[in-house]
Amino acid sequence: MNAPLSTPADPDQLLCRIAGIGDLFAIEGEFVTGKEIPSGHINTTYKATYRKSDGTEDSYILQRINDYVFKDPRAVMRNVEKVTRHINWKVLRRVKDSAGQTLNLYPARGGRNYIDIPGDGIWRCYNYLAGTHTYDVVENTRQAYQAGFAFGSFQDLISDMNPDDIVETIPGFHHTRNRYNRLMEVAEQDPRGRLSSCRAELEFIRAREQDVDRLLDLQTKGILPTRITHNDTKINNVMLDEDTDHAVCVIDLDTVMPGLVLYDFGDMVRTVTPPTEEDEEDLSKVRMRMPMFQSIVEGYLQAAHGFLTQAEIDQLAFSGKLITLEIGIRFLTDYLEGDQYFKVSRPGHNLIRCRTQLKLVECIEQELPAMEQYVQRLARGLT
Ligand code: GN1
Ligand code: MG
Repeated sequence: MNAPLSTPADPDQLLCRIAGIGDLFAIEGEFVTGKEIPSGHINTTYKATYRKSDGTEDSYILQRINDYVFKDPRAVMRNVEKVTRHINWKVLRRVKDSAGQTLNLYPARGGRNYIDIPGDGIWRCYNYLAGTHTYDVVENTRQAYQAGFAFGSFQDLISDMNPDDIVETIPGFHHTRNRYNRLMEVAEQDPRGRLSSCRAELEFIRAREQDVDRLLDLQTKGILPTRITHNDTKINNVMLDEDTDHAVCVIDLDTVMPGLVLYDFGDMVRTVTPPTEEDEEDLSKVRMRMPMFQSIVEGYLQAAHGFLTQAEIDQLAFSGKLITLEIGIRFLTDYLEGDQYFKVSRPGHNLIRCRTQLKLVECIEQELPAMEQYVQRLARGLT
């Protein structure tokens, strides 16, 4: 594993670093400027802009794969290459002259789709999706609908990929029983002496232990089908059109692998329904906004009802609770382990994030019957 070089605080050094990495890819034009895009918790991401000989400018995304999280970054790249090729081929055939954009890898000098920088790690280069933006907090139901529609369409697009072609980049990524057990193990060991600050959170999670087996049991019994899914469907992983807010493209393909569609749906509920960011400290502001939930369901079912089974539909609302609990478990585990996995920017950041998730779990629990009813009513109307 490489220790990543950190992002320089000095603006000139940062530009130098970005230009240096960009130089290793087959990018046309002269480097103009660059900046860090700080939103993801895992990889390091820079935007770099180049001026071509005709005077026009193009931007690119340069990204370092975090090899603490992804133990085999080359396997991640093989997956990403297969997924982008599969999607681009289909999108191009379906909507010949659409304005829809897709994610493309730019080759490194030498022809590979990544570069291994000695002492730094694996870097790749994507096209920058011009005229698009993302949200960390959804402002209105149109955006929520678009998120649901985008991830449903994405699942549809990759549904016919050969599962044998796709490597599990993080084994057991959404295995909620293992995530739960790991938290209890780490709490037992308390390697950083932080347990006393989070006993209430641990108890909250322990009281919901039975939830972690529900989807896994249904999957083992063959009631829930395993499909190729995105697995990281937080709202800022879908690019929306800057002017119309129409979904343009789903990004962050590193965890595309076999899973349950419910994990994708659940993470939308987690990130679309609250009016707050993932690390909101004022828990009184955290809520599950029912109109947002309804709109995700509408958008998602619009795109996915053709392939979903009734057993999957039955668990949609519950999956929102489960994934929010799961991410809370993961934040707490990382807090107890000393913040090794998720990037943090303040002391106790992972504990703060955990508390926000657990508050949302509570809010979802209160609304669960109404959420379930809404899903069934809408699904009946579509069949
Ligand atoms: C990470 O990379 P990013 O920030 O989109 C994490 C997700 C979590 C999310 C929580 C590979 O996603 O699983 O849900 O943070 N990705 C990985 O915000 O662990
Ligand atoms: Mg990610």
